[in-house]
Amino acid sequence: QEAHAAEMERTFIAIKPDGVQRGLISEILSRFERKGFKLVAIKIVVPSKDFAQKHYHDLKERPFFNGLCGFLSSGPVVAMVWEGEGVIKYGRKLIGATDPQKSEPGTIRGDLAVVVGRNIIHGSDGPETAKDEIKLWFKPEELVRYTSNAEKWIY
Ligand code: FUP
Repeated sequence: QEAHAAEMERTFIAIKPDGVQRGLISEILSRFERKGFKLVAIKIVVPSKDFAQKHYHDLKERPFFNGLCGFLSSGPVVAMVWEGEGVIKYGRKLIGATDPQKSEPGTIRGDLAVVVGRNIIHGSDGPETAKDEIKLWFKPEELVRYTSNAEKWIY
């Protein structure tokens, strides 16, 4: 009961252009939704290359950085904020390991992707990045505060 009284944990999740083009939006939404997490922001956007570089700034020294940012900005991305107890860590668990060859079956990448450069989904890797990424992708007023009826059965 007190789980949703205070500020609930939030994470940033994005379905990358490959996930959108492959028709996996509803499949991915459904996995987060059925778990019991709450969708508090969602939009579809084509990020600019510059924006993609901001999103992945931590990886700017990596050899795949340019290709990765080119890919993220190559088409529509579904940007979301999900809320719930443990959503940052468990969201990563639902997503699976970065390389789909290593992600377990049952995870989003394990079930739905094959190579690391086309791993269909992004999820914040910790509380600090979650905060930064939500701020980068969304204006505060784009986050919706509401009580879902299911909550009293989830918490
Ligand atoms: P993750 O947090 O699981 O998305 O993984 P990283 O932040 O380490 O990597 C971000 C993205 O870079 C991955 F989703 C895919 C891409 N990447 C590559 O293309 N090659 C690599 O060797 C590692 C990551």
